[in-house]
Amino acid sequence: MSDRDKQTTPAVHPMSDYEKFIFDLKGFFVIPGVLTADELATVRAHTDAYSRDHDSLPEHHRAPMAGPAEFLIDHPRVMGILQQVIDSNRERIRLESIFVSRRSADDESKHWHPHAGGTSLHPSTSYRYHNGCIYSGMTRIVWELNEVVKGKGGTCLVPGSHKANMASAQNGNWPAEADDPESGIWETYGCPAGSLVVFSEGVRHTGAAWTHSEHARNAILIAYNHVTARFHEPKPCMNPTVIDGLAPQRQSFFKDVWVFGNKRG
Ligand SMILES: O=C(O)CCC(=O)C(=O)O
Repeated sequence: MSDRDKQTTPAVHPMSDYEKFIFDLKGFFVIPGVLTADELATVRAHTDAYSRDHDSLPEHHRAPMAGPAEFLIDHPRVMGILQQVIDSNRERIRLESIFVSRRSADDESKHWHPHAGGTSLHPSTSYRYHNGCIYSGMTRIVWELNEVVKGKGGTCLVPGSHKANMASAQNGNWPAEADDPESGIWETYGCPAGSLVVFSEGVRHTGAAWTHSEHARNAILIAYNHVTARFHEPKPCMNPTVIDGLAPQRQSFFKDVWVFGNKRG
């Protein structure tokens, strides 16, 4: 049986009540060690080839979420989260952006660029809780492919900032002193390779300089959004050759931004 046939009933691993509590409270959480050793080796090999020697891959594999790594798109752990915080209907979830983040202790470029945060009425950075349900706008999934040592370069986030009322990135009045890395309001994480970090794009967050000298940061960051909203310009790697090469049930994550069709015109 081919991989495509096996995937006709997509598996979903629901979020636990405690994960929902933490996501609502802080706007992010970490699930350690989600990928098996074999899955991790497969995704690392694909990501290395994609980042270092793009042309060595078949054309339809030239994307971080293609070829042997396409199972990440609808990994059961990811779908359990997205179907809880974006839409319970898988057909109403889009994958709208993806990139590989590689930074090392030798890298001198500036990574501290805090963004988002505060109550937002814009769909992609909004976060609401209504009638017992979470409505997170754009939701970021980070696959950490190498160990992250706490405080040495993982994504930094301001817990609870997705619901802050006194300032908002939307209004451009987020206090500069709060963006100081030493302000005391930033939080980060440590986790083993193969872990999943999830955050609402409404949380104030930033990359940080990688200071762990033993290995580099190696992560795939994926932004999912509701089918009625789009934030990012499409990435060149999300092209028809790559998308047509995915299993049919994964191609639907790359749908256009509309939910109601009226073919009669
Ligand atoms: O690279 C990181 O750790 C954070 C990336 C980021 O800021 C984003 O996804 O918007």
